Amino acid sequence: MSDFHERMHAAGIYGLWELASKMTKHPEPRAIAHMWPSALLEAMVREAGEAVPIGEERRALQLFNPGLEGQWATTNTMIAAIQLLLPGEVARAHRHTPTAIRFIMEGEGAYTSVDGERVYMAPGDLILTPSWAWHDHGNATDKPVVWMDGLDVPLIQALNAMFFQMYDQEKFPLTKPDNASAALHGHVSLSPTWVKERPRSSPLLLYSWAQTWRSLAGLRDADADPHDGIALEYTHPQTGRALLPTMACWIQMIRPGARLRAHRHTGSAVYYVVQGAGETIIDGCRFAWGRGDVITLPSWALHEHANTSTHDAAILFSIQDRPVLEALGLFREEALTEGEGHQAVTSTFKVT
Ligand code: GTQ
Ligand code: FE2
Repeated sequence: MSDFHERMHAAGIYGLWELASKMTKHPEPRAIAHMWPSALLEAMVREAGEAVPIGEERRALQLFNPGLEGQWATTNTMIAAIQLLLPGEVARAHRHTPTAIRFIMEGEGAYTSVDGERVYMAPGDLILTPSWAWHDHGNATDKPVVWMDGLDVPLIQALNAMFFQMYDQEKFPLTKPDNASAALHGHVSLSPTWVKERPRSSPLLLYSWAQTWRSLAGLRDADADPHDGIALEYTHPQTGRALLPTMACWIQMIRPGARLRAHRHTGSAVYYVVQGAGETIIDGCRFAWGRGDVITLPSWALHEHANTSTHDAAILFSIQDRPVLEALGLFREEALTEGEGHQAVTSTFKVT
């Protein structure tokens, strides 16, 4: 390096000519495609239940992307975690600026309390915790409850907008009837006219599996999307748009034997396999999945899903940061045209 360059760097100055390679032709995420198989997650959850008391923090296993070197992140913008609450336990009340979703994996009858409203959980339910809402979780049943958390933590950190507070009591006081938001906002295409607030996050806190399943089942013969199959986005009941300012949630059904076409888009995703068995090819690598597996997809990675069963539907739940990309005019999508829309498989993902 020339003397000039050394002095320049020491002064906190770099030449654009030194950084040309950083202006990449297309996104080159450090996050990689990765899968956490259900057997591994279940074993870790069981051990966490034995080894870790509930204490001040939640008993949530945070899924770190191996490409992000110890960063608290599953993708560049989102963290996914598996949380366990044992019978009789309460996860203490707190709030934070990151927005959270929960997708219930196992157990019925535990609750999350969000700003004074208790929302009761059943498998397949989606529950929201908007930014800065007080929340605590409780399990008064006699069985463990397990769910997947999704939060926009890495995005909030990148924006230097992280705030966190513990509440001074174990539980936040209840001020509303149980499932009040479902009674008010949980009507298909019918919105309460007297509610004037238009919160950025959906005011409906619970999207029940019963309702989600009815919608999927009603569309099981739909030709739907060549890349995403029978993909439904959970929506904000007042705006019809994404549930949350920073995250969208999707549920998608892939019909028996269906092999969807490959595409790529900006924005990252984390998938949870709700049921069925199949495979996703991500940038040429085959990820064979089954119920309970968690898979992460980086931005701009070519991906295609297939249901490898000829009898049973496969269902994927996902969180996506697409609303952020869309709000900023950065969402781009591209279909693979070669190979009739299918990638050549060059490797297979193996658990290390
Ligand atoms: O349950 O409130 O996985 O605050 C990470 C942060 C869960 C929660 C996580 C949280 C929570
Ligand atoms: Fe929280």
